[in-house]
Amino acid sequence: MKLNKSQYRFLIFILLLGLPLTVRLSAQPVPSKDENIPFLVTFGKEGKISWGDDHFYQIWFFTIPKDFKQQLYIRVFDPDCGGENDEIQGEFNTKTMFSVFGGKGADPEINEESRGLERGLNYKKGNLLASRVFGNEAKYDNKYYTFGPFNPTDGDFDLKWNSYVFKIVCEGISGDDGNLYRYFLSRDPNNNLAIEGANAFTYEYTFRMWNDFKSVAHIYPYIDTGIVSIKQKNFDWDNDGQILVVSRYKQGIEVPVSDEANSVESKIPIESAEVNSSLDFQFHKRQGELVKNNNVVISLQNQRGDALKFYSSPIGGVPVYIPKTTHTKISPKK
Ligand SMILES: [Ca+2]
Ligand SMILES: [Ca+2]
Ligand SMILES: [Ca+2]
Repeated sequence: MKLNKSQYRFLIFILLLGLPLTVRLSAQPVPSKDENIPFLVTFGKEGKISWGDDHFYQIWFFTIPKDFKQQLYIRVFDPDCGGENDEIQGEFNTKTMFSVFGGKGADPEINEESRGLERGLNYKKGNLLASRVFGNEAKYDNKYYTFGPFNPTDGDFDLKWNSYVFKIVCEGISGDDGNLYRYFLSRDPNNNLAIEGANAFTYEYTFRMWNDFKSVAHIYPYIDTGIVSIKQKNFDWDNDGQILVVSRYKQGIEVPVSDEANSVESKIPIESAEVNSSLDFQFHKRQGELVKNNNVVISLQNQRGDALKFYSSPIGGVPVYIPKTTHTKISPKK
């Protein structure tokens, strides 16, 4: 039985009751609170791509600022596939492997294979720091499993970000069910305590939508210096309403959407004023008959074909549209 949104919120509330207020405000979940996405999804490799996962693995990265000297943990909520939350196909028979990597090669900025976008390349570059396979395990159903402790220097140092990079790979190694789960980066093994200045991102986001007409999911890709246009690609959206792009200078551009088990791409021009900020990709569900258990895959590239990152916590905060009248005053033509 899946939880509805209010039950889920109540559960989270109960889970958080024991924690001090500062912790509640500063936890670093993936997906983040601003995204309004209930779960990441990875199917067992015998699944059908029409269920919404086109390659049965998902890769996330965490960056730890160089000045953070304590140990850190990567906590996985509901790592098993069975019981609550997960998507059953027939019976639960899926095994999912989570693996944490650091060391040279893990950093996707330097090592493109680590991004996992090119099929057939080795996305597991780096030192394997920890790994565990989960089946249908009541012990971890609707509960956490904690990887770590790790030392920040176990990560792959990135000079540009002045941060250590960790990679976590989730793979559906057998079975056909959908494993739904979330990550928390923490400085405590038993609670979700945020690490100041740390961040999480991916290059290809496979997630579950809420089963709720009114719910709007968001992701926040970052527009780095030098980007003049982007190509968006969405897979298996099930024709579930609209995908809109909002930024400081876009009021809501509609992008072409996919239906069942297909990919749709389109190009979106970027204004110079949008550089060094995040876009807000909004996922609005179709009204009428509810599209249930919709899983979708999103990836973005810049005009050179380089992948854009989605930060789970948007840098500079959630972008808010600024009407044009104000826009021309603050950005005079040179
Ligand atoms: Ca199954
Ligand atoms: Ca799960
Ligand atoms: Ca779908």
